[in-house]
Amino acid sequence: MSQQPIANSQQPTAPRQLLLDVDVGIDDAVMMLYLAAEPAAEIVAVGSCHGNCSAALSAINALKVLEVVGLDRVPVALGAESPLADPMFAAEVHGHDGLADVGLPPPRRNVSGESAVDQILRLSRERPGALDLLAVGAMTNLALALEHDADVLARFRTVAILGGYSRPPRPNDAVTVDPNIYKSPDAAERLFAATAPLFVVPVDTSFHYSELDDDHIARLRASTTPQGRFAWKILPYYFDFYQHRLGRWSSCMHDPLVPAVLLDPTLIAGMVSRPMYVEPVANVHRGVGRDDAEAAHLPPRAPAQIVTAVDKRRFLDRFVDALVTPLGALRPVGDD
Ligand SMILES: [Ca+2]
Repeated sequence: MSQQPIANSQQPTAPRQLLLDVDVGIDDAVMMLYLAAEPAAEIVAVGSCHGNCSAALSAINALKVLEVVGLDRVPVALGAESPLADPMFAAEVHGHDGLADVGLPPPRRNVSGESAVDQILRLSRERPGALDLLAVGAMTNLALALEHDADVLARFRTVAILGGYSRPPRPNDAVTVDPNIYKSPDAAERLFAATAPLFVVPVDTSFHYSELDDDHIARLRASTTPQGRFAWKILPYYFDFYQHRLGRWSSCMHDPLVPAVLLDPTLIAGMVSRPMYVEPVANVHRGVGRDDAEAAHLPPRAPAQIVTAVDKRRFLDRFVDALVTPLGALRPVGDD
């Protein structure tokens, strides 16, 4: 009896293996909750970094978030603190504890004992070409890993980051902040100059294509899943902060947008290939993608893949579906 060949479309696609570098942070937390429900992703390990809060606090918060979704075996490695003499955090956006000051209990687990930098180095060697490094905080851990091994990032399938601008900002651009770069400008510049399969969701894209609509907010409010209920505990603080900027009670889902477009490239509606540079502006620094003419006068470097437009509605639908669907029950993209 001959066996029927299994059609490709019916074969489950192996989930992408993600190493997270996160400054947890409300939007980092909801990104992790989303990924826990996403069949296309497997969180292999987490490293904490500074940004929204200290790296120490971020590690504790990562443990709390993983506990909510039962990912008790995913190691959390403590990352490097800010090298700046006067580190910048964002308590007004994320709360003093980084997770909206809602009185969450301490996590049951502790950090792994390995540093986030050593974890990046080790996993890059153990699984060359297999892992995506998803870095959505300040870039300090990545720069320190490069100091140890200039080829470390080249061993990842992609190095996906949130930060920078796809092009030089224009005077009437609404987007003025690029925190992941200005909190670690030297580190970001070293990353942009390194050999790395760099995939960038810049802030001009995340601000335009990730703001939750009212119906998404209503679905989150009504969610009964562990990940949805936790998201709804912490998101109102974030919405309160953004209300003044957006003119409505909502916020952008900056961090979740990065893995969403990485896992489902059909969400990407525009992309450019440009080298990234860190440059001073006023009293801070920003990251900018430069076109050929602009880059001709700058140090030559390999271009990054920069997302410039997204199918916003479909991204937000997927993100919210993941938060309101029981863990393990979300269907793969395209399986409908
Ligand atoms: Ca973040």
